[in-house]
Amino acid sequence: MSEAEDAVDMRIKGRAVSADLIRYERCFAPLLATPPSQITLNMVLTLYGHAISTCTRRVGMVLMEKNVPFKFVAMDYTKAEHKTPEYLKKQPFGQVPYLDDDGFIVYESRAICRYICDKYPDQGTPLVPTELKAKALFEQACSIEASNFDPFAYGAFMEMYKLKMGVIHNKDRMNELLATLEKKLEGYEAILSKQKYLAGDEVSLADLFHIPYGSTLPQCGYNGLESGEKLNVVRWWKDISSRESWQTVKDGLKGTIE
Ligand SMILES: N[C@@H](CCC(=O)N[C@@H](CS)C(=O)NCC(=O)O)C(=O)O
Repeated sequence: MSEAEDAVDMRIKGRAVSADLIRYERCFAPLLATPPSQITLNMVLTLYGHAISTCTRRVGMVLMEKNVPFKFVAMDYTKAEHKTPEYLKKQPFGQVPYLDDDGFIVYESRAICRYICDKYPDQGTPLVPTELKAKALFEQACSIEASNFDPFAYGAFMEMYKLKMGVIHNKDRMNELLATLEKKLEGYEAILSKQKYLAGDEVSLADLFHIPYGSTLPQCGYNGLESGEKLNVVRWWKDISSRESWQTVKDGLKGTIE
């Protein structure tokens, strides 16, 4: 095999494979019933992120739910490792996390979670329905999180974070966001009074997406998920936030493979 072939991953029958598999194929293909080009190599996923970043832990939680071993590479914020030209080639916004699956790069924590679920459909907790209507309701639930929860929970978190960092922050803005969130949770209460989870009676990614920023709300002075009048929201929150996956990563993410 030439050096060029050794150096880069190649494609056999439309699928990226490593130089090792190409060698393997050439040696053993004639002996095997299943052509090696159809054998999936179980490369270890590598997650680049920050141990306590909300978005990194979102992905970590899903890796745990799906029982997917992974290597974690921690970016050092103090050295701005996530702003280097090399890093920006992988994540052009200079943010964490991104996932490297044998050279295939995907960023945006929710997209990474969906990739993991699509890649390992038969492993761990099923978190993305496939049946047409169940899938539509799942997409609806993901959109609810993106439109009716994240902007307010994330916004309030950012104001609280600036306060903690001692930089200019806007406490009125934080309280406005929390008041809007409180109102939005009335919609959640209506949904969750009829079903166990946001997309139906099975837990899904849409529920889990709420956990990282939802968990920061008590630090913003908001406890409407943990306690309060919206009993179905409280029941739902207790259920999802007590999952082992979140309990494992909530205080800081570590890879399962060194
Ligand atoms: N929408 C992105 C947001 C990523 C994001 O906001 N990452 C934060 C940590 S949670 C970050 O990298 N902060 C450091 C920075 O922006 O410099 C995602 O879900 O991955």
